[in-house]
Amino acid sequence: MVHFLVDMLAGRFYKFGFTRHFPERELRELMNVELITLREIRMRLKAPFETSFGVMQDRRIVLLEVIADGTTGWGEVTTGETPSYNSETTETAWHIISDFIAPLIVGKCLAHAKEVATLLGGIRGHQMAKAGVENALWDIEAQQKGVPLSELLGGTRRQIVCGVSLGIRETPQALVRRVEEELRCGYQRIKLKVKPGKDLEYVAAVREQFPDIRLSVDANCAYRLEDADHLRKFDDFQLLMMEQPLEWDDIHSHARLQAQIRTAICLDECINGAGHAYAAIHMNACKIINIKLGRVGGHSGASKVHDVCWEHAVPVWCGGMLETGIGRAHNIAMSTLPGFTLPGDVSASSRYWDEDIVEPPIEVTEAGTIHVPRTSGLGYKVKHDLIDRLSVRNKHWKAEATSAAEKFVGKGI
Ligand code: OSB
Ligand code: MG
Repeated sequence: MVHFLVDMLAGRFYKFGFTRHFPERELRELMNVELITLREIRMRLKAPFETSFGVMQDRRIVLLEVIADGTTGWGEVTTGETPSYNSETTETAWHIISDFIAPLIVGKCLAHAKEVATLLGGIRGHQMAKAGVENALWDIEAQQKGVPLSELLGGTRRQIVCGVSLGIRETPQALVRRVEEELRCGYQRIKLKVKPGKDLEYVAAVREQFPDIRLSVDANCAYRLEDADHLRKFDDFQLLMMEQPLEWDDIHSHARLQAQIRTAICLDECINGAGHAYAAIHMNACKIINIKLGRVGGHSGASKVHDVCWEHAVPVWCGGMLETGIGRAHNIAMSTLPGFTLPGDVSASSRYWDEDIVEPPIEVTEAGTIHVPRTSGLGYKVKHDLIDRLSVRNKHWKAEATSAAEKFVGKGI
C-alpha cells in the first residue's frame, strides 16, 4: 500500500497502463517535478568579508529543495544581500523564483536538467535565481542516473585544486599574517581583494614575504580606464591575474586596459554567459575567465562558457560567492571539467562557517585539494534539521495530481 502511494505521488502512472503510448524507458527517465520548496536561511560568517563594494557578514541565503519522482535535489542561490556584486539580491531572487520560476517548473516532466534553462528562456537576466533551481534538478538527474554530479557534467578530475580569496584588511601586516596561515593550510593560490588606497602597498608586502607563491588580485570593478597608469604598476608583482578591475558591464574598456598592461586580466562580473565569453575573448579583453555558477545561470550556462573558453585555449577557474556547503558541492562538481586548470576559490567550509549545512563539511587536503565525491548526486548529505532551524521563511509549490503521461503530451517535451 505504501509503495502504491509512493508510486502515485511520484507520478509513475505508466505502471498502470500508459506504457502502450509511452515507452517505459523514456518515461522512467523523465524527472517529474512534484514539489519545490523555497527557503531563506540566515547564517553569520565567522568573520566579516570586505571587498571594494562593501562588507558581508550576515548572510541571507535562498535554498531550493526540489523533489522529482521521490528524489530530492538541492540548489543554492548565490546572490548577495545588496545589488553590489551584480544586480540581483536575495530579495529579487525570492521574488523571481516565487512569482515566475517555481510556477513554471512545478509539474513539468523533464528529460534533462538543462531543459530548465530552455523553459526559463523567456525570463531576462536573474541568472542566480535561475541557477538555484536548475542546479537542484542537476542533483536529481545525477542521483536518478546513479552517478556523481561531476560525471554527469562531463568532469574528469578526481581532485580539484584550491585557492583562497582574502578580504581587504586594516594593514598590510595583518594581510601578510593571514596569507601565511592560508599557505600553511596548503592553499595553492592566494587572491587579494584590492581597492584604490588599499592596493599596491598590500600586494608589495605580501610579494616581498612570499616571492614565489601564485598570487592574484581582485578589484571587483573599483577602477576606471583612466587609472591605467596606476594599474600598470601591478605588473611589478608577477601576478597570475588581475580580476575585474573595471566596470561590471564594460568588456570593451577591459580590452583597452589589457592592451596597456602585462598582467593577465581575468573577467568575473562582465561574463554572464557564453556570448559574453566569446565577445571578451575575441576583443582580447581578458586572458582568463572566472566561472561562477550563479552568474551564468547554472550548470548548463557554465558548461557553455567553459566550452567557449576551451575552444579558444583560455583557462578558467571556479569563483566563489561565500556559499554554504550546497553551493560549494555544486562548485566542486563543475570544477572537474577539463578547462578548469587554475586553482579556484572553492575552499573549506570551516573558513567561513562554524557549522555548515552539509556533512561531511567540505575539507581541503594538506596539498590544497578537495577530493571529488564518488557517490551519486552532490555527494554530501544535507542537514535538514539544521536548515529548518536556520530558516526564516519558506514557500511550497506542489504539482497538481495529473498523470505523468498527460504532462508528457501536454508540454510537448
Ligand atoms: O568577486 O570573487 C568575487 C565574494 C563575494 C562577492 C564577490 C566575490 C567574492 C569572493 C569570495 O571572492 C570567494 C569565496 O567564496 O571564497
Ligand atoms: Mg571576483
